Amino acid sequence: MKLLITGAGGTVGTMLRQGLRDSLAAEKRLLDINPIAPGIGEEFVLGDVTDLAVVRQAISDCDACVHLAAIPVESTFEKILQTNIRGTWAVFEAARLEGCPRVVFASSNHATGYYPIHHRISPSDPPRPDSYYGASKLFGEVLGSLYHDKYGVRVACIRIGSALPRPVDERHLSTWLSPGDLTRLVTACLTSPDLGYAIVYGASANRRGWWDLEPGRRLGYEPVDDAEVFAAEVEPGPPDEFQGGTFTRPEATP
Ligand code: 15L
Repeated sequence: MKLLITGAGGTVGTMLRQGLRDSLAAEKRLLDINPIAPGIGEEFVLGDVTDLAVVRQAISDCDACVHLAAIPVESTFEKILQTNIRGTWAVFEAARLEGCPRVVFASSNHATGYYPIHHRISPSDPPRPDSYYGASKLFGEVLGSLYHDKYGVRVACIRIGSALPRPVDERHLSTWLSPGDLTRLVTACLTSPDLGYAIVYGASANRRGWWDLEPGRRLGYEPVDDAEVFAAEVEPGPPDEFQGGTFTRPEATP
């Protein structure tokens, strides 16, 4: 398999590259706006994900793309528009034009951040974005649906929780996606013969989890980690009312 990873130098990209190195026999092409030192089996392309010509060249001859490049937090509408919305369009359009059959899109739990904590939700529940950032991820999911229905691209949208080496605060006991489970979930999305179009939550098997992980399991994802193991070590803090945590606070949006 030849794989393009956009935004490969970010937090999730760095964790994923490490995980895939040992588990998935794939040649990787890494696209990032900042230089990265490629490892064994990796090729680096310096470029902007919002430039269709750049993405076309990067995705050509790839069997799949994991699209991670984005502003990963709340920001001004203009910045989100440029990187997250335009950039995601460029990836789907490049996949169509270059015949890349599968795209795994890094969506986010902030697509549903205004659900109250403890409320169990599944991807079939209505969106409740908590930020321009969360709304841009919903745009990516909807665009993926269009490119699947109209052009037959296989698309998995992963609503990533908190992809971190370990949970740091109380919220993470519900939202954590461990490095190993991130790798397992992305691998399932990259290899499942059953993938058409899917939205799945990306979380570990957290005892305090809020999200239905069944849609991921249907693609072959078997989470093994549980944030509870770190419960005694996380920073205690008054929980936010909503699942999206600080993103839901009005002052978070500029
Ligand atoms: C995300 O989508 C963000 O990219 C990351 O910065 C974290 O805020 C994470 O969600 C989370 O909800 O913990």
